[in-house]
Amino acid sequence: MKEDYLQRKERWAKKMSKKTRLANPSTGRLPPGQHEVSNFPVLDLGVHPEIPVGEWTLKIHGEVEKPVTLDWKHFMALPQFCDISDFHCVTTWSQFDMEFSGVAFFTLADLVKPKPNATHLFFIGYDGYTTNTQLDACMDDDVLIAHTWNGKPLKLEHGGPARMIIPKLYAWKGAKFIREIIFRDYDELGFWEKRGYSNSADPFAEDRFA
Ligand SMILES: Nc1nc2c(c(=O)[nH]1)N[C@H]1C(S)=C(S)[C@@H](COP(=O)(O)O)O[C@H]1N2
Ligand SMILES: [Mo]
Repeated sequence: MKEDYLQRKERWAKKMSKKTRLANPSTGRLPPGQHEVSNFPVLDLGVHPEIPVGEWTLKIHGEVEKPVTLDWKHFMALPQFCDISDFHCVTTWSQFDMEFSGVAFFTLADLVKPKPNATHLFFIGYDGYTTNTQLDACMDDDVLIAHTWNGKPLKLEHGGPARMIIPKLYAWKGAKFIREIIFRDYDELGFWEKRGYSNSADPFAEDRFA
């Protein structure tokens, strides 16, 4: 684990907690306080678990009618989906026109059939990373589990073989190396959410800190 990175980010969240936000206007496509990059930086805890696709599974369970554990073959046999979106990291970089392909979240939701009491999602990565969202946030048609970026298999450092992409939220809400998705009738804070980062994480509201 990159302890210095973790501590720096934690200190920042603590410092900024409950501070009145600067009223930075958003310049159109770029959320307030962000700058544009084009090199797709890597940002994570420094653990890149190498999971061969032959050993990869994605377990989807919790408040659903039909829990499943997908292996790679099953995952790739599901209807495939491609979406171009903008990617916003809370550390202030944004990259436009990211083309991700994979399986749409709504396809997985159709498969497992959420129970009426499911309100939240909890995500777990193969590196032990966790994050959480409202179920609603992932039912938009731009949310997917991506295995391909700009036409090439998603690199390990970007969360391959597969990661969550939730374009409307800051990128820490998108778990890389996705291993488990749990539908819940309650909310539980994930890794950064427990360390001072916003639970709602809306880039256009500059909703960075708790
Ligand atoms: N499994 C896992 N997913 C993760 C992280 C992580 O450390 N582990 N970091 C998050 C953060 S803080 C960001 S900004 C994005 C960065 O994705 P990238 O490295 O592909 O740019 O991944 C998110 N998903
Ligand atoms: Mo991040």
